[in-house]
Amino acid sequence: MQHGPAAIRAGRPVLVDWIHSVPRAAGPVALDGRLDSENWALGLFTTVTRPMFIKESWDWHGPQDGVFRFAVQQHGGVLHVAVETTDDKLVTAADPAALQDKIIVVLQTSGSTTTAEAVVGTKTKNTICQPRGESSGMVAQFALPLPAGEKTFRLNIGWVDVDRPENTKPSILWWRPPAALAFGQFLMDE
Ligand SMILES: [Ca+2]
Repeated sequence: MQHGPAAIRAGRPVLVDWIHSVPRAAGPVALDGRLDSENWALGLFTTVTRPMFIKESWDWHGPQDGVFRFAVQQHGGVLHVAVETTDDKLVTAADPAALQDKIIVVLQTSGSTTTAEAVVGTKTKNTICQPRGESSGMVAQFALPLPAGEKTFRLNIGWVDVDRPENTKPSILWWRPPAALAFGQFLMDE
């Protein structure tokens, strides 16, 4: 059987991904929404200027419209995830269920799939979310327990970027395509 060149459809980007590592934190990670360099070194962060998948992409106009960065680390069987948005317009609401900027973390382990969400004002034992102090955007932090001995998992980060409250279909920016199961794979550092 003859193999031709790989078919790449014109105009469509080729998406690739790799196994991401989960470094061990130097010590306990405080769930305080403060991404100081002592606990969250700059080198831990991935900046997402071109999300691989955007729902309602017509409402997103490129990195100047909003970018986010995230980091992961592990401590004592808990996965710590920090997400920070840089946003031209942060929309918050007193009602947590109301349409507003929101961070979504989807964690698929060998045992289950967990979807954790945070809006500004969220504070639970696993999640905190607050506005950024120095510029427009928000910080969300998650502490997600992993199954005992878990070595790998899949993680995806999404940002519901609301810029106009009257728009009921805001963009959702996903780091990796939610349907691409081979993407967003992580391996725990020993
Ligand atoms: Ca926004």
